Amino acid sequence: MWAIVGTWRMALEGITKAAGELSAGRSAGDALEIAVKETEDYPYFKSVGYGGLPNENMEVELDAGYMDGDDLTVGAVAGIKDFANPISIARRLSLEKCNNFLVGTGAEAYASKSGFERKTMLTQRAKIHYYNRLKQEQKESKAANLKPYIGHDTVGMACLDQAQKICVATSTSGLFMKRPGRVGDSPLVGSGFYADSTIGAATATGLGEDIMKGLISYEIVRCMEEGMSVQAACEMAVNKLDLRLKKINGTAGDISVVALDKKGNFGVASNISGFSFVYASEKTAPTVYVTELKE
Ligand code: SD4
Repeated sequence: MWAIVGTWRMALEGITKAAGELSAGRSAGDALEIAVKETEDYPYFKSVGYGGLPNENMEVELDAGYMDGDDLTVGAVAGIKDFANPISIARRLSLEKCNNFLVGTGAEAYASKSGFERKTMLTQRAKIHYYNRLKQEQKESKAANLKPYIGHDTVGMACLDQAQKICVATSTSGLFMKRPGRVGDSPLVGSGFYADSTIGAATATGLGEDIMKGLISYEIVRCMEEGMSVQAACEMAVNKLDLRLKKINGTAGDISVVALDKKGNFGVASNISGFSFVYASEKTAPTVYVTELKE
């Protein structure tokens, strides 16, 4: 049995490619790298890779994370500029003995030395979004009232291969107009992603500042370990964090998750309506689903 699940409709093309590879016996790590790269390379996804929206200095700073559920190795990069595929750099870092999580210029130096492809990641379209946003801020007398980011679409994918190995990967440009150097949940193990081949894997998308407060990906895997179904674990983790944040602040940021158990069943939960995700398995052709919020 193999299976793969990914956040948002934008995972479809990548998952479709990966599905062919997985059915031919390719590993979860390879399949994920192929799938996430596909999303990173597509210029019209505004929150991942090439075409991702910039920070307040009009620079595209990218974050990515990767975890191998067999040996629990992790690789991650944050705030990396001008490299085409942060997921490949994160995956390569997971093979290092230490120095597994690199940021900014350190990550760029490593990527350069390791021969990863350089690319200017700021597109003309992203520049237009940036200048429109500046205009909007000038119009609104209190720029602070503008939401940092509307909508969210980090790509996170979890995958089980035919050898029963489970891996997970994330890639994002983070929040539009973030402060230079700001890092969200996506490259943080336990928050944006977690995988353990003996249990399952989970990955998150939404407001990183809130997601990381609940270590939500680890929490989902932990709940599965305690015997919950993958679906119950996702719902429990999202509801618990959402309620807690609302109790403290009166409001909670967007939190959406997808997960896989070791049999390849998926789980999903979100505190917003209209969260879309993609699932494919040995038995299911790549399919896009959209969640509705349960009251
Ligand atoms: C972050 N979780 O950097 C990411 C944002 C996200 O689409 O999901 N963006 O906080």
